[in-house]
Amino acid sequence: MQKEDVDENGDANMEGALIARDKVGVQDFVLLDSHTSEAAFLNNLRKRYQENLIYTYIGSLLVSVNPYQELDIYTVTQMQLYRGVNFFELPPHLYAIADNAYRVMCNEYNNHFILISGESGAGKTEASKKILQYYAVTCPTTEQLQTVRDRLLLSNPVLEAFGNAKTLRNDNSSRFGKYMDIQFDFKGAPVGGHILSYLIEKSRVVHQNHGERNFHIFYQLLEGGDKDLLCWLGLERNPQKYTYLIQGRCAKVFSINDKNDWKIVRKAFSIIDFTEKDIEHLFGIVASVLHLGNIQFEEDSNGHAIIRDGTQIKWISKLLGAHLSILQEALTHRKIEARSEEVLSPLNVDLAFYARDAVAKAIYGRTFTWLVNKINGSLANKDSTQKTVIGLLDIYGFEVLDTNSFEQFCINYCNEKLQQLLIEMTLKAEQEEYELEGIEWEPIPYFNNKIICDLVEQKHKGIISILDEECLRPGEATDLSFLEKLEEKVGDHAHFVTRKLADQKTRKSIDWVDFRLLHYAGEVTYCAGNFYLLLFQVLCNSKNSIMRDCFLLSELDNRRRPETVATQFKNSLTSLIEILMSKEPSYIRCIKPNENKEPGKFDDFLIRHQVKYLGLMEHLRVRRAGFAYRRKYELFLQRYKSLCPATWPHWHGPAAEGVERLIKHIGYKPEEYKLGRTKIFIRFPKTLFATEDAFEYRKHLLSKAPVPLVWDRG
Ligand code: AOV
Ligand code: MG
Repeated sequence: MQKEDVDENGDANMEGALIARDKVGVQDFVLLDSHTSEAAFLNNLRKRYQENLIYTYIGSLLVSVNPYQELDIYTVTQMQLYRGVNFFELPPHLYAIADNAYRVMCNEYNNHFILISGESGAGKTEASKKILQYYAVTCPTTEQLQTVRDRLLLSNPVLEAFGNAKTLRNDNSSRFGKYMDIQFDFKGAPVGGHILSYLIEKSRVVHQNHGERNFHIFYQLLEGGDKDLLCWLGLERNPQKYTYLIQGRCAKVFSINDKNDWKIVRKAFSIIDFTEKDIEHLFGIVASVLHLGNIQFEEDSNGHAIIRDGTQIKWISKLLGAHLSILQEALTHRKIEARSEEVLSPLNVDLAFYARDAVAKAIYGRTFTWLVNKINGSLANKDSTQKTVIGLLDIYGFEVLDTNSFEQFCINYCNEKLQQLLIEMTLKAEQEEYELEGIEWEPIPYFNNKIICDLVEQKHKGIISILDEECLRPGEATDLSFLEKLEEKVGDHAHFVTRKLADQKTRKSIDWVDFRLLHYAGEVTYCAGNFYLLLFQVLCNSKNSIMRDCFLLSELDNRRRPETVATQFKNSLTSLIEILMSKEPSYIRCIKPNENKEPGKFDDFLIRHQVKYLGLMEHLRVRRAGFAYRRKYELFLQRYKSLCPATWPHWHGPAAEGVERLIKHIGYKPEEYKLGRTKIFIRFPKTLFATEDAFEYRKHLLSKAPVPLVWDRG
């Protein structure tokens, strides 16, 4: 139980409550006494963090600071405590956000989403898992639905095994974006789910930076797989034997128990309805990737690449059920079209390595997509009755590495888009609501990152369009020509800096390899290499059924130029934003307290930076200048009507008038509230707390005294 326990005896002593709140900071930033200064904000966050109170509200938005230690606040007892309880009645918690979304969904029968954002390692994935657990434990269920529940929960370890990896920033970093819909029936029972995944970081399959690992599944398989399995796959237990596993030089990680995780994943497979054949084929692919990585090429007398040792390719041929000689050819040749004829042209050694890695990445990436589809099949609810959903969005967090490739570009672009969504749906929407409700309002300025999203995605003029154009000129386009185009088209954009410009300032020699974007979270330099796609022979005739599902023959017939990865990603983000915009939002903003994954360490500098770029101060300012809480007249009256004889037990007139009578009776002062067209707006949470306390107090007395009581404030 958290320190700021709720008052159990129902005593409405506000002063006492406020003193208690002061000791551990305020649980809603809106309650801060000092003006909305950054220092006061950080102070409050620090005070609470040091008491292990990692959650704080800004109105209905939840700020979470990663504790980097197991806290005793996720027990079933805690879950039950938050069921059906209003926000301000209990200490801030993920469960309150989850429960609120759930309750509104059940009452109003509409769809919701919970957007969890923050940088890499801030705690997004943990939060999303805890919310899922909350629903799994607290929602009504039947024996029949147990399977759905288990599958929803167990989809996580499988996806994490294949889609997460140890990075410098996070030992369990999500390397793909995930949006999961949990579907509920009319009784509020979870009956199904659906997952959308976004752009898995394929480059990790073949390359890892120092101190990082490949995807967990490789190490799990080697560590945990039984002897017979490894033997069948042609694998040795020692990860040091595999080129693709040792580039980061940290195959073993202290905080990760690969053996144990393997057991969980194996169990999960059986619950998610994978057949033994599926599993065999799946691990055949995982092993093939490792074998691929160990293939070496050497030059023949003509300068063409040949495979040095046939061992690995034989294993791959066996595991993927692909013809040995065709495989060999595919790895050392490319197809080119000459006068509508296809000719095989041999590769040199460098290109052969490049092709090998490209095949490994493609195989892994497509298998991941297959895995998500397979899980979706098992989560699908086949009956056609209408359902409501709560969507959980957990993406890869904003990250700045020493060298940032195309994938970081996509990850950070995705974060920009979600920041944009949040701005649109909160700051902008908040101010628009006042206008709509006819409430006088002085607009609060805020940084709108739309300008950066436009720079990336605008038609014809954006970076992705320029990239697409360059991809349409195969052979002619180079990284250099791409950068020149960028310079020409967006060079004078306020948020774009090329190395050329940067170096003019420092008077160093001009080097056209990088460009920079001034992201909302900071400046990042991207290398332009690897921006191009290499076409390669696909494995559509494989006997491995997963490979056949992944590489469709029809793709080969399709001569239409495929969309570039960047455009595909842009389109998938656009439709994600559409999905989200059609639902009621809740927000969780995660903060990373230090760079060392250390409990209790509150790094002021790092946190101030995040508070800034997450726009938390602006959010608070809008909240404070505005009205902390608003309720539809009907709902407000329904809850508090017992506090006034005129509205109790029934009010027959328009709800707005009833509310007016009610607040006059309990003595709201004019500066405390405003009446809009459809809602009452309450400026200070204190006012609502007091009303809520009075309501509880009255309920408490009512349960003891049969005489109707009416409460007067002061
Ligand atoms: P992320 O999802 O935001 O990063 P995670 O949710 O994976 O970050 O959190 C990183 C690590 O912090 C976890 O593995 C836990 O060790 C710890 N942690 C986070 N939240 C909690 C919590 N509530 N209680 C205890 N420990 C926690 V990334 O996926 O890298 O953007 O791409
Ligand atoms: Mg994550």
